[in-house]
Amino acid sequence: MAETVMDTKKVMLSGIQPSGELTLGSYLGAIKHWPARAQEFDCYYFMADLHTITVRQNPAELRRRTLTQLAAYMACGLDPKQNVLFIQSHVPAHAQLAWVLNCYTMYGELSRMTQFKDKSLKNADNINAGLFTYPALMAADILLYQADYVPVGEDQKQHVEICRDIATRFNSIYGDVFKVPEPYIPPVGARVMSLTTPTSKMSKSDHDQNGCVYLLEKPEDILRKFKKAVTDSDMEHCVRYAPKEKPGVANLMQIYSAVTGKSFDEIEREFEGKGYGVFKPAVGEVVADCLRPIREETQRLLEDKAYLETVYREGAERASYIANKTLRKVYKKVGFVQM
Ligand code: ATP
Ligand code: LTN
Repeated sequence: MAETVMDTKKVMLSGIQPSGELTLGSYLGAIKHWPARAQEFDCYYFMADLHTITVRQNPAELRRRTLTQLAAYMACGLDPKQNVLFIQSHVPAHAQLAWVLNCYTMYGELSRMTQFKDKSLKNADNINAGLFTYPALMAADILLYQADYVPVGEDQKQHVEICRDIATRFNSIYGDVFKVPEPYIPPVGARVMSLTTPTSKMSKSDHDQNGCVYLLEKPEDILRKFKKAVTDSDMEHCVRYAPKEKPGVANLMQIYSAVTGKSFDEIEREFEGKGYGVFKPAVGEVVADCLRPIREETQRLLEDKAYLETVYREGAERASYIANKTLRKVYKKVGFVQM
């Protein structure tokens, strides 16, 4: 049972949509940092499957990616005993609270969300109501667990802001029902960029597969992608950290640094006089070595369906216990007759 009720640990919660394969960016920028947090926080991590259907999904693929994401979380070091790992759709309270919060979220607020505007442009034939009210569901995800901190990337900050506004509005009417959460932007904010377009973020929905390294990719494919990575057009061929002039090289240095723990100075010294022909495969090698055990462990876990099922069942039970407490309180406050 989650000890959230009894102990004084603060609560941290985050979710990733199983809308594509996890990338090196999701790993270095997010998941890699999660296991260590269990010591300080009560941690909840979930597969945000309810969110993914705001964009059309292939059902079999969605199921496969959701389970793979759970296995990958564990392979990255998230111990299901120390963290609550669950699948969002297994905890009905998310959808139930989202409905209530929809009634405390304003049309004008939702219209200002940049992600809604971006996704509407990309999916012009399917601008559905779910895509529009998505921030109310995300607010429910967070507020159900009385989360103190929500680790997210820059692009999700606006959704955490609206969640705070919704919580504050609700609390001002009904008293202190919700903890008002803070976004938590990781201190070592590794922002991994595309290997082919180093000015844009490496992202799981990117159509250019060569720019993106996937968490579960074969080592030889990883190496090939790094060898082809865009560096710069000048002839200097020198490994030097200059993000504005040499964004491709800077990105490779960031990745190398995030994986090996070496500083940019150390990396510059290590590759002095060696050129990109040596540097690029070296980055590929360390990434492939770092991801190899994760890939193997994910595959092993995926073969153990019974264990995965135990994990997501227990996760849903632990999550539901806390989520239902908040939901009951909300139902009571708004005036629903209690069963
Ligand atoms: P999508 O393409 O569906 O928008 P995404 O690949 O951008 O997805 P998210 O699911 O939005 O990834 O992100 C999951 C987590 O991983 C977030 O905390 C986000 O900040 C982090 N993350 C994702 N991509 C990167 C990246 N390239 N660099 C650093 N962190 C990243
Ligand atoms: N919207 C987020 C995923 C997400 C999330 C959450 C993150 C859904 N619910 C709650 C943190 C907290 C995304 O698309 N990256």
